[in-house]
Amino acid sequence: MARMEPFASRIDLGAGTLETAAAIIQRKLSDMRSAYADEAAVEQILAAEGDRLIYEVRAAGIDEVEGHIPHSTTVIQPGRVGDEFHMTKGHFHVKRDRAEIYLCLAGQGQLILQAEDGTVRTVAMERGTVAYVPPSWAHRTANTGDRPFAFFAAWPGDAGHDYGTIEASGFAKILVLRDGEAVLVDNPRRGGRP
Ligand code: S6P
Ligand code: ZN
Repeated sequence: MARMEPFASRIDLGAGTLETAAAIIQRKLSDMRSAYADEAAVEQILAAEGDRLIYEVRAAGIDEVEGHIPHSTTVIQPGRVGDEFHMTKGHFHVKRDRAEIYLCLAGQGQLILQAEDGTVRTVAMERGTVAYVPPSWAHRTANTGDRPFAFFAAWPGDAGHDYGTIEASGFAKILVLRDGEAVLVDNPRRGGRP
C-alpha cells in the first residue's frame, strides 16, 4: 500500500456532519422508490411536492481497500413516506464478516439490522450512542425524531457494499409510526418486489 500522509477532519458536533468531505452523496426519494413499502405514498409525494432529500452522506475519502478505515457522516432528514420513517437504503457488506461502528451525533433514530436468515433487530440511537454492527448483519438507519438524525460511521476498507440483496427483497420488517410510537412490523412487500 502506498504511504499516505496523516490527516485530520473536523465534524460539526452540532449538526453531526463532516465539514471537510471528499465526497458527498445525496439520496432523494426518487433514488429509492422501491425501498419504501407504500408505493402509492411514494408516487403521491413525488406528484404533490416533487422530489425530497432523504439523506446525505459525507465521506472522508479514504480508499476502500484492506488496511484502511473509511469513515463518514450520515444525516437523515425527519419525515415519513406513508407511515414508514425516512431511512437509508441499507446494505450488507460484500465481505459478510466485516463489522462497522456508528456513533450518533444528533437527533434520534434506530439502527435496523437483518441477518441472512431474515432475523431483524433494532438498536435505538441518540446523541452519544455507539452502536456496533456485528459481522454478517445488513444495516440501515431510520430517523424516528422530528429533526435531522446524524451519525458517524467507520468500517473496514475491504468490506464492500452489497445493495442488491436488500434492493431485491427488502428488509423482512419495516419501521413505522403507529399510535405515536415507532414500531417494527412485517414488510408487506417482502420478497414480492417488482
Ligand atoms: C457504510 C456505512 C454508512 C452508510 C450510510 C448510508 O458502510 O454503513 O456510511 O453508507 O449511512 O447508508 P447506505 O445504506 O445508503 O449506504
Ligand atoms: Zn455498512
